[in-house]
Amino acid sequence: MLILGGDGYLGWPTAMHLSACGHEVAVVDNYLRRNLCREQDCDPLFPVPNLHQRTAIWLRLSNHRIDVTIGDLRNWEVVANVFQRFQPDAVIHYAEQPAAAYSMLDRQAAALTLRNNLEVTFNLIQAVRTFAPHAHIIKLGTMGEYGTPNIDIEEGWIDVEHKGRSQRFLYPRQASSLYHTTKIMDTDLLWFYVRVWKLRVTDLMQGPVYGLTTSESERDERLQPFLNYDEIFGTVLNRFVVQAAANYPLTVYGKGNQVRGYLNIRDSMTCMRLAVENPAAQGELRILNQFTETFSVNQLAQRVHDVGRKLGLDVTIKPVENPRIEAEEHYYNPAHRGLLELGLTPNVLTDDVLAEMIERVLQHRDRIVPERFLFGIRWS
Ligand code: USQ
Repeated sequence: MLILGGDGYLGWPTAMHLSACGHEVAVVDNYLRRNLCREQDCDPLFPVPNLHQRTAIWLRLSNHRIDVTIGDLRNWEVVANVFQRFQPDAVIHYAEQPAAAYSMLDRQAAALTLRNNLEVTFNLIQAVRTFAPHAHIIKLGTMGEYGTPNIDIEEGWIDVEHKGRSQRFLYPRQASSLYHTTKIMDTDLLWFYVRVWKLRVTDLMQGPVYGLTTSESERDERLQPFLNYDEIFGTVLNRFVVQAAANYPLTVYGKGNQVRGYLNIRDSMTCMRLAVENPAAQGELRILNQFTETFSVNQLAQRVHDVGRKLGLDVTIKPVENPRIEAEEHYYNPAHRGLLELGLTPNVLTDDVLAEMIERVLQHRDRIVPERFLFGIRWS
């Protein structure tokens, strides 16, 4: 299993999880995310050892070796070398600039997002075609590709009837950030090459992920994934948990009725394993919607508020002007059958899960920099 972007919030836990399940794993990363965080003064809540250090710790603990390459996947030489040396059966593609807010920061950040995400996807496609034509590509897509349409969201495809004729098309996509738009472009690239080169592809349309630990990272705190809580790289529930721990008012954007499909990082790992172990067919673009529960931002804030209060924290909720251009009231009914059918048993968001997250963050309370919660980035 070759994991592109193996240093990230999901990449590293996935590497450990697949390795623990007996797969031979190699990771590639150029530390883009670490460097962008440093440039924007958005360091994660606690320091995370680099990939060489983490793989050495993991080897000592588990006796499983993970192969590491540090290199930029926009560079064809790097990609070609890794593919020739490792000969993957499956390639998991996380190697993207993943933050919506970063992609809307300024022209330079937008250009970096566009170039990085599309060029890496393109190189991956070319490398599979050239060196591993039977390898299964698993690309991390996002539920944000669909936007918030006023009809039910299907799993990737929709049957359209028009003037008495019908055809199955990719479900319409309409993103609300440049980052999300690059994910749509990735999908189009992959779908094109599935049609012409019969690639074998799974697209996991994932919602925002929350959580600090997985079964593997619990074994040593140095193996924990990054926890970003800043406006740029943090996602909403992780941010609310850190805000609660810091006695900082929970930053609900606008009316707070934006609904998304969420999942625990542990379920994200299971979904990836299920996708890897049940590959798409040659010439198939299989699309799976990857989330377990839907919540509005207001519901999440209320849940964190209530659990935080029970833990004795002075949690308050403070709506702030929405920095994004997005629907704040909308219909939302996305399907998500495929991963359940493959065997996913969801870890739902209970009060205990939230309490455990808050308690873990409280151990690092002194490190929280409140200025990072809002920088004032504007979509407009
Ligand atoms: N939000 C708030 N307050 C905050 C932060 C966010 O109200 O302090 C709101 C946003 O306006 C949005 C919702 O919470 O309506 C989700 O925002 P988010 O920052 O958690 O997630 P998003 O920017 O959409 O991106 C994240 C990941 C991205 C992934 C995506 C899945 O960064 O990599 O693709 O979640 S999805 O949202 O389904 O597109």
